[in-house]
Amino acid sequence: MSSESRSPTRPIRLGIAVAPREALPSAFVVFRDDLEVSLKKAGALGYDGVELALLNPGQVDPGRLEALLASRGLEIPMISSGQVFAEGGLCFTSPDGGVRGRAVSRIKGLVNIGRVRGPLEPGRPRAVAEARFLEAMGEVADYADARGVVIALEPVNRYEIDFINRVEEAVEMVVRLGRPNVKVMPDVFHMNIEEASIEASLAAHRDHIGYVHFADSNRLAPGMGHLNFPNILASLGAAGYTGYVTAEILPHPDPDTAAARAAAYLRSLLPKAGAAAPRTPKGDQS
Ligand code: LER
Ligand code: MN
Repeated sequence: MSSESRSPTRPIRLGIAVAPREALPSAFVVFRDDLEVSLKKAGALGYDGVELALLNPGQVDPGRLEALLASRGLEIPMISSGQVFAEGGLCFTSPDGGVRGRAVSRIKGLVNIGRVRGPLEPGRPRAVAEARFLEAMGEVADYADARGVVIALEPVNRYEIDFINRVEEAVEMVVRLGRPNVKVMPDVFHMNIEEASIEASLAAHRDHIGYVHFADSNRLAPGMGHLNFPNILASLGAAGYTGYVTAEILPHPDPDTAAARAAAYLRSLLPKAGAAAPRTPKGDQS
């Protein structure tokens, strides 16, 4: 995530999460394909940006990616890291300093901090995990800052990890870390499980929010579950949020239908959130 993406003159933009063809089965993405194919589809559907879910930065060729983005008029607003924890359990709170070091090295080149933050260590005080986490985050944040990159800490629900489940907990960590290039990345799927009110929590923590994941209550495309996206977008719009909302959704009933439904539904809601600028889709799906 670049710091430029928070300019207040820009509207809320729509993203879609995709992964390379060889991504782990557990990656939460709608398209799992050659990036050329996914970017072409995303552009044709009117998305503004594509979030890349990567296991390591070497999975993409930056030059080729830049050319593809330019030809489709797309941005990469986020590089997510869920597979890093899913594959080898690399994380920032491991009791093993070697594992923590490898997690930090891998995250230099990715942007999002999800489950790679790590769990609490059983039988040890929470403060131990917090200290390990803050040390690793400090190193990652300083490395990113020197390259003009903003790091995004994502609260994740209790069934996936037991450390930093609510937006408020992520904000507390970010404040203690004291690095302006670390923001909070709420995901409304997790918020539906953890927060008393999604809308109130987004409004209360607006100043720390740098990026948002959207999926419905069942992790399908927004509009296919029971979350109130008109209210959620209105809350973000009223709070002056101008970053990305990215669909991190399961490919049901099939990838193309899921991506198209998310784009159409969210585009229809953005004007009511007082934050929309219709984008002319680039390219076609042929
Ligand atoms: C990743 O963005 C996410 O939301 C997590 O559920 C993955 O574990
Ligand atoms: Mn997410």
